[in-house]
Amino acid sequence: MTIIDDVHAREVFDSRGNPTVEVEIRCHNARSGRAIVPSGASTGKFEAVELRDGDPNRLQGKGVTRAVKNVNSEIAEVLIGKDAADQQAIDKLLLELDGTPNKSRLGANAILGTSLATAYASAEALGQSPVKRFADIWAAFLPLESKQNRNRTSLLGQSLQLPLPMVNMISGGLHAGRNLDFQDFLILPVGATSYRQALEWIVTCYHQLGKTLNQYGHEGTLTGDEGGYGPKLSGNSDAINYILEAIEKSGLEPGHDIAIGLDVASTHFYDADSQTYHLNATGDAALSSSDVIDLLEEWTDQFPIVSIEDGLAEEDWTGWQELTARLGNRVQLIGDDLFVTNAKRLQQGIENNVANSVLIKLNQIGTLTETLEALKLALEHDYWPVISARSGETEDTTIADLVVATGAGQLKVGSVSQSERLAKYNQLLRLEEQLGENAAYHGGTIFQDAKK
Ligand code: 2PG
Ligand code: MG
Repeated sequence: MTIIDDVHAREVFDSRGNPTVEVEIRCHNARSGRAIVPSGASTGKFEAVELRDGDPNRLQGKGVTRAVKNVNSEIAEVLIGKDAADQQAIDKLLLELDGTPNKSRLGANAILGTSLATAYASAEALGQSPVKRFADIWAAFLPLESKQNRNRTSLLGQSLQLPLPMVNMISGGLHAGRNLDFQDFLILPVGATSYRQALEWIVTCYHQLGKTLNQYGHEGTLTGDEGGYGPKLSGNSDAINYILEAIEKSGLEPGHDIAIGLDVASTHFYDADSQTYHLNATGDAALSSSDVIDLLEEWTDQFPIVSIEDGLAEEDWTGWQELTARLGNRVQLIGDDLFVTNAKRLQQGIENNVANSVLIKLNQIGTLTETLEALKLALEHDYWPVISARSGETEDTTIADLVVATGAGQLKVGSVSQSERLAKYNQLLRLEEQLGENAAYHGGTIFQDAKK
């Protein structure tokens, strides 16, 4: 029933109009399952390799016909006749076939597309919904052994749970063309008691923020790659002040109902040679790691910030240790470029008391199995996982089903505009309705538990 009959890839386009890989896999006598691979702009140096054609005469060199060909030839040859229900065996075969440590031969885009399409194909063959299929695949990684007291993550890791969304309101950095250095200014509806309420609060704040920016003469219609506003402001902290004003004007209480998150994405303004960080929004100041931590601490004192991602750069391990020592018991410190969903890098973080949370992005590592291994490692060591989209996305809704299936607890998708983002938020509304009382929602209480 779950034996693979056909594997086929094609080149399609993502939300930035860049080519990407779509893979369709069909099991015997079943409908095909399909997945599309996302793509980042602020990518970490240690991510698995996204294979692009590099042909300057076609699609700015960004074509993915080589990755597509790898799926349609070598990968198809190995997979046809194999059992799609054995996800771990399929992913192992893909790793062996590629044979490189960073998936550079076949391409992480070719491999991830195939890995996810396998899960969808087996779901079709077994007559399961994607969320049920992902929950069954995740079940093979359970039970979680507590390698540390699981204080922060005690509520997480069990199917089925709706996530707390972490939503981009204002974009800067590599995702928007204006002057802000920090990449994402986000909100977390920590006081909402259901996923639907959380989303309604976010949408209300989003529209209110557009109006507020316009009132102050800023660009309240201009948006960045993920649909967040991309205004020109006179400093990074102005973005937070406008968001707080919009929360209040929406009749909600900053901190209590809605908290603030940041993705500093600091690797992109870090100079490794001089080991300094360069902020442009307020003049070209060269800051040391400790200066950046001072700034983040000041902001944490001043604003209701509960989450900071990539506060320091991907290779600044000593800076990260200081950041964690100073803010780790007050704030969720997420490693994105730092960990790149790679269990080995996360292990290094765990051993060195670096960060307390990890961003989980499927295409940073390149197979479903390795993604779930990183998730398991995080939970066992009491690191909050946040499943995340990329800035280049599509209609693919895998991460919405995956976050519910694994009970990872938090999801970061970008803003509440643009259909490649709403595809995920809307899928979660469907799941909330379909699962009813069978799905838990812990929302912001996961942070309160951490403080006990
Ligand atoms: C990030 C992501 C999503 P990108 O840095 O967290 O916001 O961006 O996909 O460009 O790496
Ligand atoms: Mg990031």
